[in-house]
Amino acid sequence: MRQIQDVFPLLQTPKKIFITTHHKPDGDAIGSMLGLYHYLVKKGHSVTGVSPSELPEFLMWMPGVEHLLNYEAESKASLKALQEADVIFCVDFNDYTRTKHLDQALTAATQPKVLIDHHLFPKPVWDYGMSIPEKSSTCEMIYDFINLNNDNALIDNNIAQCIYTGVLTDTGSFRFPVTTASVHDLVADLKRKGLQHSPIHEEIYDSWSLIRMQFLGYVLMEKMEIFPKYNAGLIALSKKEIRLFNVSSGDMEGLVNYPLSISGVRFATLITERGDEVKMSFRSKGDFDVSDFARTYFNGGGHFNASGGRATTSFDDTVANFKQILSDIHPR
Ligand SMILES: [Mn+2]
Repeated sequence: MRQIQDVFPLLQTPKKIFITTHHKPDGDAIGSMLGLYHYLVKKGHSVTGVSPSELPEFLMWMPGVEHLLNYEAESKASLKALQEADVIFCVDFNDYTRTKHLDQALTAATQPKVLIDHHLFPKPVWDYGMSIPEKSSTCEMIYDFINLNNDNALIDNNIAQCIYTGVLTDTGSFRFPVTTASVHDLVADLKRKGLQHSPIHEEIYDSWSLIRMQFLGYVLMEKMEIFPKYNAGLIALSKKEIRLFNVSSGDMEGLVNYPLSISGVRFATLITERGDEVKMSFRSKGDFDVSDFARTYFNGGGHFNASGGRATTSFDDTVANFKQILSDIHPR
């Protein structure tokens, strides 16, 4: 993969640009896609952003969401944009399978492909890019990308809101160890440019439905298991339990983090049965590597302290299997 600066000459003249991100996009995925979108439009390009699946409700306020295509609802238009593109940007993922539906089309595409991402172990399929796992968020890297092209002055309120959203959500509101001095410098720069951060926090964190809050109460009271011996916590939710409250997958966002708020818990897991899939999310504090854990046992990967995986066994078997692994490896 050539360094990202090498793509700048290619962008000297107006191009058709396709941007995509991972399936089930989060704040960093949409923030980086839209931040890049607004920037490239300002530079005179014709840009199409495609999300592989629907956006979560808490991001629907973001500037530019109305321009995005949702592959699941608009696959034809999405594929047409991909075919017609001169350059392809992939943000906040580093393996085409993370896009689910776009895997084949991206693999087949022959246009120059650019990666901007901070997950571990990128697949060697991009022509240009930045892959820096030490970065707090892909949004921080979009900011770096704009600065590398000497365009800091082009960062307007739209771009600032998008970048801030991804940095905010991927750092757990500036608390995770990836929150470097550079991250705070970035925020200071956005603030000096006039960014209002409080409304963004409200949109993202204070926009719950009553049923979501009640579901959380139920989960914490009835479904959370703590294993003090292993410094671990588990929340496992079957299809039936999820249906009971009729919550969306967006409503389960962040559930995995709750066990970590209990003193002594360093490793938290969420297992959810969705349709015929069993999904797993892992979070940790300190030096327990959940990226490695997800890769070793549950067909997944991600970051050192935040990762995900999928089980190929039934929900009940997966829960039992997980507990067995816990007692085998004895995390502390
Ligand atoms: Mn990210």
